[in-house]
Amino acid sequence: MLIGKPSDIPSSEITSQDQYDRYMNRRRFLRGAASSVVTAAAAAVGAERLAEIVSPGTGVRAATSLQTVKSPLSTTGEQLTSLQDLTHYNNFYEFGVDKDQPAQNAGALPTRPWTVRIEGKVKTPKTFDIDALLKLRPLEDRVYRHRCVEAWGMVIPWVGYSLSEFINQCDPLPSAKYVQFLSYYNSKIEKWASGTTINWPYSEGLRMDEAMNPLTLLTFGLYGQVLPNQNGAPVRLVVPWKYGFKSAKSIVAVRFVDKMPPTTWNEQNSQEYGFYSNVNPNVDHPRWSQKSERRIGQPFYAQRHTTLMFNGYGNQVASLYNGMDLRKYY
Ligand SMILES: Nc1nc2c(c(=O)[nH]1)N[C@H]1C(S)=C(S)[C@@H](COP(=O)(O)O)O[C@H]1N2
Ligand SMILES: [Mo]
Repeated sequence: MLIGKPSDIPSSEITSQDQYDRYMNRRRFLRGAASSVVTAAAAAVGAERLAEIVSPGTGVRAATSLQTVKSPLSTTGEQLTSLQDLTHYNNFYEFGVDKDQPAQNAGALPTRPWTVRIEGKVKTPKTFDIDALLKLRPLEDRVYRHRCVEAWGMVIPWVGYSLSEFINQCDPLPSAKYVQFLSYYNSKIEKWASGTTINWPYSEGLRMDEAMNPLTLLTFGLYGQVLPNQNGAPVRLVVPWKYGFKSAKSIVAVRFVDKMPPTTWNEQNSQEYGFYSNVNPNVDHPRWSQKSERRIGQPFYAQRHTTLMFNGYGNQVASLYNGMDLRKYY
């Protein structure tokens, strides 16, 4: 049975630029003007969302807002995924394999105190406290498309700064060719993890030049607030031209290495998940097409979005792969 698309559904193409500008203007206006954290959070995401963030008795903690500056690297012209959707449709297998489980279970993640170890091929291994990391560089509002390998997508206003700014503080040695990211793992807290065949902790990696590309974001927040636990608090990676699983959550160690590091999904099934995992509509997943995607939050009868090479970030990153056969290096 076919249901026609009602004409009163606004097309994202018409309203999106507007919506983005309104979001950014509000954020600018709020800096210095907000009377309280809760007010700032409420205004930034729309008052209707406040009830969901702080509704009494639900155990949901009030969000803490972050001071940010606008980023020239933001993707504009696309409809943002709502805060509700991007905090209730998650992949975070340590807290359950179903999309709604991280929102229910990740509250157990202890995000303070929190440190990030720098190890491997660096001049001097060291440890950063999360609050020092937050202050290392000005935090930017950066909107990116987010494309999951499962053929759905979102558009997310992240908060963070380029990973390169952090790597420059780590003094990697010339022998460092790759960077590995390790997520927090505690089987007593993340009880759901043992129900999978994954070899914990979650591990991901990038080639050094990918890690140094300005688009790669060390991420502390979304929608102007600190990251909700289910989105990878207190610090995660976002690599917008790659499938979502490359973006490790709740990072506790950054390891500089000379060889391609083992990565969780490649270890699980190397036929289906390569190390590079660049978004590529021309290379199907063995079990489904990658040519288009469903945007989370849009009605099921909405048109699927055409997936773009490198998720639309080719201008910035295609040159990283010059001369490489991307069918072989998927
Ligand atoms: N530690 C850890 N990081 C992870 C995952 C995970 O299960 N554990 N899932 C990945 C996948 S498959 C995706 S699509 C994104 C989802 O991020 P989001 O929930 O903030 O949208 O996180 C990635 N990072
Ligand atoms: Mo994903």
